[in-house]
Amino acid sequence: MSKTYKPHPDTTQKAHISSLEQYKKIYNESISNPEEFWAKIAERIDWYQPWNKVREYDFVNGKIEWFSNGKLNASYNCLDRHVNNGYGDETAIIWEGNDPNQSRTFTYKELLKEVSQFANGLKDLGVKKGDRVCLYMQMIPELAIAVLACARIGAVHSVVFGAFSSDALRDRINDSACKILVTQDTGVRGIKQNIPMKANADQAVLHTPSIEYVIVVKRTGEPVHMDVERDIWWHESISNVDDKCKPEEMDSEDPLFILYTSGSTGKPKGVVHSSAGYMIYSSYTFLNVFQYDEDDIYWCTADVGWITGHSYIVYGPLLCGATTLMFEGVPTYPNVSRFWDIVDKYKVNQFYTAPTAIRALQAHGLEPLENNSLDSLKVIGSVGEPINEEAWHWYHDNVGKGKCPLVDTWWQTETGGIMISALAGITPNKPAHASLPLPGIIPVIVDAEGNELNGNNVQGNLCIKSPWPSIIRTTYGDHERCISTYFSNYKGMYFTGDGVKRDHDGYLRILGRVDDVINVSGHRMGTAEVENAINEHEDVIESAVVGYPHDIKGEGIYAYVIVSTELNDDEIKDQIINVVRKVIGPIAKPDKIQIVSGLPKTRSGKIMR
Ligand code: 7RM
Repeated sequence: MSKTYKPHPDTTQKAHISSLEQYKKIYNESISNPEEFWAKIAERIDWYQPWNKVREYDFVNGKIEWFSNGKLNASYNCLDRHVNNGYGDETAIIWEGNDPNQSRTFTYKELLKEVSQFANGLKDLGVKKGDRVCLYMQMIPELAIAVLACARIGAVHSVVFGAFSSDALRDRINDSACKILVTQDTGVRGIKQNIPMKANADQAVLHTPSIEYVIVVKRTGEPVHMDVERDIWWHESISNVDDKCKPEEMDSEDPLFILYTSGSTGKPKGVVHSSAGYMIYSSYTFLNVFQYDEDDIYWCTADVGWITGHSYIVYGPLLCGATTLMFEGVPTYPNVSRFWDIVDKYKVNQFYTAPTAIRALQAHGLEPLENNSLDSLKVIGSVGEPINEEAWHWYHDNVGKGKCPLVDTWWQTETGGIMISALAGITPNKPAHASLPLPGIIPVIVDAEGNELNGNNVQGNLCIKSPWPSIIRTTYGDHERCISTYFSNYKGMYFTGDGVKRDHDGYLRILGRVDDVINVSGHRMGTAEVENAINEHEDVIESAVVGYPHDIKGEGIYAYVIVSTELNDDEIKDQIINVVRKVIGPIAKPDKIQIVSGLPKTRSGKIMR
């Protein structure tokens, strides 16, 4: 790799917090003078026009602005900026396919070209600034390209996780009235060779009046139905376009994307993120939590269908000019050492995964690790759910070989970036503790009455006191819901929905959700959402869903169901599972169903879970 480029401003040591003392100093500065603190960080990226106010907020009305009236573009800052700085030949994305012999790499220059072409393809189909584009794909490079192409032309992307059902896809498309749907012919994941993406998309768009065109990536070559009026192959959409595309000048507060997430009510909500604040916070936290350095190879195993993939596969790393690895497959295919084979193959330096994956691999013992050195690893990370101490130690000792700091990163779709975490190699690790807040973040522990619990050795609900740049801006189409969910429970604070304990050292330990949300393999699921799905079965009278401890998944889904049916228990249970698969997707299917004759109720008739 040529070394003739200018040192990159973002990935030099200067951009990092480099000691615990410095962290404490910077943290204090960020709290006593947030505007000055964030303004300095915001100067690291390129602006068409500077902002005139760093932040403005009113939590009562859920109104938050950062870098008001600034103009910038996310795709420009992820791509053109690095190419202009002489970084064009550096690797931006390494894509590792489901099959070990399939991989691709994209330099920053190449990625810029692909993104510009697809952006022009979208424009040719009439996509304009502010239009919503739905991306329903597996982990293929075109997903990252499409994300950045939307950002380039100011279209708002809404990525729908590729394992959601066609019903779930339809509802998400309709909620934000997407104009275009981008998908692929079929998908491959582990031993599954033909996941029917286009067929699911076809089902969904039967009832999505806003969709004008469906763009289809040819991933497997499996024949799929193409509607001549409506469907366009990705490769044809870019066959006659220019490979340059001028980035749209976006306002700091223009929405960058919508991402649906589950809450305590039945209907998932579209979390809206802004342009400037999101970019600044995701890139700042990426650099500091993982201590990313020039030439490092960074791998986050999440799916771009979730917020972790948005912030820490695509935007955070690319904004920093990093090399980010994107993996299409699963940890167990073609065998259970796949993760470790990939780490050695690319000499991965930072590895970021979920506790559920660790527990699943732990169950296979140490043998799958024996043929790999894992020498390249410098930092390992965890996200998505509390990591239990046993999994923490297994991961730390056997993957990190006892020498890599383990960053347990707590954050949410709504927070846009990591909020509470050790900084790798800087904050002393404590198993199962997310530890300390990032600069700019003021966690507060409150009791049920909203009293702040100060000092150490306290436990309660986790709130955040003043806004950070990537805080949720609204829930799409329903701002009242945003206010009532996040800003009404505790006056003047953002409510996270999580319980937390501050221990005798002042370290924070996340205790899990305190609302009706369960966390199954790191996937957030509303109990009401699963109940609604179960209740769609015509023989179901009523149901109650709760989480229960599950060795691998963290939480499993336990459904109590009242039925009126001629079928035997096994038959009705199978049918209920199929209904849930259809309404939400396989990730929501109950692990256990118990047929009951009644459910405990409160006096007002609410089910007591
Ligand atoms: C990033 C992400 C958010 C919920 C959150 C927590 C749980 C996430 C941790 C964690 C304990 C962690 N976004 N959670 N990370 N709990 N320790 N390090 O997962 O919107 O999908 O989920 O996940 O309950 O509120 S998410």
